[in-house]
Amino acid sequence: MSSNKIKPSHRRAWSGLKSSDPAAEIGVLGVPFDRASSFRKGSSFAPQRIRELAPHIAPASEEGVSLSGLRIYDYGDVAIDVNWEQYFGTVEKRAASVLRHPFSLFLGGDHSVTIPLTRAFSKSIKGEFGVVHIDAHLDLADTFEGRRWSHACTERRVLELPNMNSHKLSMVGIRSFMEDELSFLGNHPEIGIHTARSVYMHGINNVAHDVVEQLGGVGAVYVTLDIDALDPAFAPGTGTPEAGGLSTRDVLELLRVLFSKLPVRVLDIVEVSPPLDHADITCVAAAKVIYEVFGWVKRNIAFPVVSETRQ
Ligand SMILES: [Mn+2]
Repeated sequence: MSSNKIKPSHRRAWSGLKSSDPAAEIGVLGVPFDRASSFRKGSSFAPQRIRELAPHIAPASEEGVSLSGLRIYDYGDVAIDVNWEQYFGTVEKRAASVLRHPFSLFLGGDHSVTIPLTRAFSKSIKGEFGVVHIDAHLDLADTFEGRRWSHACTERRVLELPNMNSHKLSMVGIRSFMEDELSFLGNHPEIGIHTARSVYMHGINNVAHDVVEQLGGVGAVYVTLDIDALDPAFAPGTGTPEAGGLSTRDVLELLRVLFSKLPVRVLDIVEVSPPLDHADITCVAAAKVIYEVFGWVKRNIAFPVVSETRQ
């Protein structure tokens, strides 16, 4: 018996779900890049800290569904490069291999990493895709501080992708607007904007079903979770916190609906900053979200025909 087999699950990578099987249901890649952060940095430490904490969560969903049998192939991190352009190119290439799995989880990094990740996703699928952007911020600036690749420009770059239509972009948790973003939104009323206040007033379930209705008909969905969508009480460890945000429960219930009603193929979690965190609150929130997602992916993928669903 190998020593790996006798370790309790909380001592093993991804709670013992880590697999070297290329047919694994889930591919994971860390993108520890925080050069685009405009305020406080530190998100480059997130993939490592989330991996350290994740195994302390038992391999079951919060409602007691075992994750046993689910296989997670962890590709490690894309090593940092001082040249952002070169780095984004490498991220896109590495992401392309991860995207062969039925489901991909990407761990940022700041929100700029979603730019090369969505580029890779766009190329990996046939037909139109949708994006759900869960964030305090719109990230719709054309340039920010002179950079087109800033974490404030993510969704502007996403809207430039050939198979991404602004009708299929939906945002939840918004509570901060820049001047040029407001004028862009004025010209694009088709973009779904669900403010944090709207979530408070109407409830997360109603908002989630609005998102599902807007994105209906697309063949694949990319979900990007900027952890600052959460209120700083639930996620203090992030570069650009905004008060008045969502609860961890809101985000879990939103994702629960999205994963049951839409063909979600990717989740990225960005802007988690361990050096700015307190008692790992933010990293633990991210890890909990990840394990619930694992449960929904397990449920959604019909075993044992996984290899047939891969490209
Ligand atoms: Mn944000």
